[in-house]
Amino acid sequence: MDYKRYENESVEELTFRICSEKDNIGSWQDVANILNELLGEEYTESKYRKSYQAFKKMLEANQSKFSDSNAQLEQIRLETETLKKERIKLSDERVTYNRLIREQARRESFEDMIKNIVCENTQPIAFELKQSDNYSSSQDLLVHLTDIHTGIFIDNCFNKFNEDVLKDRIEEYTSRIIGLKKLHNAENCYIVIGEIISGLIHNNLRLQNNMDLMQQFKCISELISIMLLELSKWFNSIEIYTTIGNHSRIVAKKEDSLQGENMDLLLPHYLRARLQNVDNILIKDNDVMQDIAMFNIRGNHIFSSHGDKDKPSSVVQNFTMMFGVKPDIVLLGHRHTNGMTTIFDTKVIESGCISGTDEYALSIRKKNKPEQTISIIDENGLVCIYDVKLN
Ligand SMILES: [Mn+2]
Repeated sequence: MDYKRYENESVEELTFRICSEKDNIGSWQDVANILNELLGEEYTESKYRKSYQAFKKMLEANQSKFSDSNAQLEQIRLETETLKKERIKLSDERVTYNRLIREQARRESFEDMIKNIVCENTQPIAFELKQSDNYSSSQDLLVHLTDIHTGIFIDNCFNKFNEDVLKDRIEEYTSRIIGLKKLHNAENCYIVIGEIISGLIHNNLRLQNNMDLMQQFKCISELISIMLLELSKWFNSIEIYTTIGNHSRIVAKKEDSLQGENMDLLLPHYLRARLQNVDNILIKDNDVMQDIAMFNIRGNHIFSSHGDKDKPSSVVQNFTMMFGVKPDIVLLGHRHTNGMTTIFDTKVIESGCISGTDEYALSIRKKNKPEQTISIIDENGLVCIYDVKLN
């Protein structure tokens, strides 16, 4: 047999393809001879054999996780194929398939792709609205849920974080919110959510990572759905706003990232699909700027951004000049520490993170508990802030 390297075929693709032909080729030494010739290398047979076997072992161990998403990607591939396949001319079926999916993943608007994958399989929660008490009071809750960082795995002497811990912390937070609702007899709840996943991925592993991201996204979106469902019994209405974080980009390099390629943007779609039967939960869009939530609580202007583009010391001035409206309260995340800064009469409230102290924080000698803020608002503005620790 005459083996050759296809146009644009990567070293890894070539190695995998030739190694999978080993039974036809003969010994591992024969395989190594072919690959060394094609690649201009002088590696031993054991290098190719071991890397192929290691890859196969990983692939088989993870097969079940890939199969669902693969089936859905295939469906999307078929739907868009008529428009896009004319550029694809490949002979090897396996290479065709791999490359097609890779190109697809790059070209397809990420939001559309995930919308299909996430929403089509997501049934609305059946919910019969028990005619709950019609709460009436002079105060509302402003709840921050930011820097959740789902997907990051932390295990150090100060903090452990994984999907189980995440679930515990979200449940703990939910009961703290209900506790403060009872204490203040609050009427409505406004929730600002940002940076739901840890994100940051490597470009050439994008496909695999998209699947990991989808699992992370589904995990946290589901936890938030359950949280909101529980909270909906305790308030007249709940409004949800989203502020997109810098960590939820789907590609590592900022300059490669397209506008809209951010998992946080998908959360409202998911919540809307899942909670459409719950009348008193309102999922809001940011109408003026995609990354800045602007709303009103009892006559107070509330602005919120993730915080990576804003500083507590200048955000009030910038927002006032940009929008011609002076905020009464600005909510920021990103710095992973609770805080409050007073700028003239505006309160800048910062919230910490859900994941807690990670290796990066320790490396710059910082450490604090996972923490968030819950603010009590009345017609005169901020009444008080709760410094909520989740550990
Ligand atoms: Mn963060």
